[in-house]
Amino acid sequence: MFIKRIQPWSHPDSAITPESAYLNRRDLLRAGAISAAGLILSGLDRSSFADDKTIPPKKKGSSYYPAKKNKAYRVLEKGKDVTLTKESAATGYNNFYEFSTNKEQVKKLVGKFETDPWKLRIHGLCKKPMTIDFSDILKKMPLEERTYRFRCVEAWAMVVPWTGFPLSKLLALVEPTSKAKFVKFTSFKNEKQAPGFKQYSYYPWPYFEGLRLDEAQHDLTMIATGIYGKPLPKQNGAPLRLIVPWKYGFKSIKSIVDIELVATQPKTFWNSLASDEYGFYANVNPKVPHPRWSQASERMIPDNSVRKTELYNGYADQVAKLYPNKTMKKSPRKSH
Ligand SMILES: Nc1nc2c(c(=O)[nH]1)N[C@H]1C(S)=C(S)[C@@H](COP(=O)(O)O)O[C@H]1N2
Ligand SMILES: [Mo]
Repeated sequence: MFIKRIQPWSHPDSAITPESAYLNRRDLLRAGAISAAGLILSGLDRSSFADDKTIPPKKKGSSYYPAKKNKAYRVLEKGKDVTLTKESAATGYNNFYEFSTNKEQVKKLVGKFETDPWKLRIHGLCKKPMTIDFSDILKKMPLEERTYRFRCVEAWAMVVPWTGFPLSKLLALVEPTSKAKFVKFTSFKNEKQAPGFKQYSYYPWPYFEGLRLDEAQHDLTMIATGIYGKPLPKQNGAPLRLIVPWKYGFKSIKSIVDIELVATQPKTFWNSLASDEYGFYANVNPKVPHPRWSQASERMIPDNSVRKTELYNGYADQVAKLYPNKTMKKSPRKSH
C-alpha cells in the first residue's frame, strides 16, 4: 500500500501542532477528561490571560549588545552568506509551551514573565558547584555573535544571529569530575508568570533536556543570551537558553534555571511524552522521518520557501565525529 508522507505545512495551522498533538490514550486518560480535539485547540483558549501585554525587554544589560561577530560561524550557500531570517519572524513565531502552543501567541503572553534578576544553579558531578546570577554570567563570559541554522522537528527552519558563548566555558567554571558523562538542563517553573503550566497540566513541567557531556562541550553548543544583536526577547527564552544547531530545536531548551552534571543519560521532556517520535539524540537527519511526516525537506520562515534538509543541519563536518558508532536508524528513538 502506498502511503503518501504528508508535510505538516500542508495542513491548516489549527489542524496540526506536531509537538503538542501527540499524547497516547493512556496519557489522555491520565490527564482527565480532555478530548483530543481539546488538546490540539487548547492553544487558542487563553481567556484568563487575555489582558496580558507584551513588555519590551528591559534595557539593563543591553550595553553588551551588539557583541562582536565571530566570522568563523557563518551560514554560507555557494560561498555567500545566506539572507538572515527576518527578525520579526524569529521573534514572533515561537515554540514555548510554558506560554502557549500557538506560536503566534507566545510573544503576547510573556508580559508577566520575570527574567531579571535570574539565578542559574550549576551542580552535580563537579568540583565547584555554584549558583550564579545572570548578571555575573554576562560579566564573566565572552559574548560573541554567531549565525547558525536552526531547524525545528516540525520542519520549519530559520537562519539567525545568536549572541552568547560556548556552553563549555560555563561548564569549565564548575570543573566537571571524570564521573560526569551527561548534562541535564531544566527550565523555569512559575505558574503565576506563565499560563501553560496550568493550561497544559498534563505535561511533565518544568521542561527538561539533556546532552551527552561531549556534545555539551562541543564548540558549536552555545548558551545564547541575545539574538539580532539585542538581549533575548522573553519569547525566545530569556535570559539564557541552549542552542545546539545540529539537533532539532526541542533540544535547545529555553530560560534555563538548573544545569546538572550526571553519570547516566537523563530523561527529556519530549522523549518522556512520546519516545517513538522524539529521541534523546534528535540529530537533524533527512533520512529519518518523523513517524508522522518526512524530514527530507524544510520550510524557511516566514515565506515558507522549501529547501532540502541537510544531515546534522549542515554541521556534519564539525559534529559527525561525535557519533562514530552510530548507523542510520529508521526511527527517531534510535536515530543519532
Ligand atoms: N522551556 C522550553 N524550551 C523550549 C521549548 C519549550 O516549549 N519550552 N520549545 C523548543 C522547541 S520545540 C523549539 S523549535 C525551540 C524554539 O525556539 P525559538 O522560539 O527561539 O525559535 O525552543 C525549544 N525550547
Ligand atoms: Mo521545535
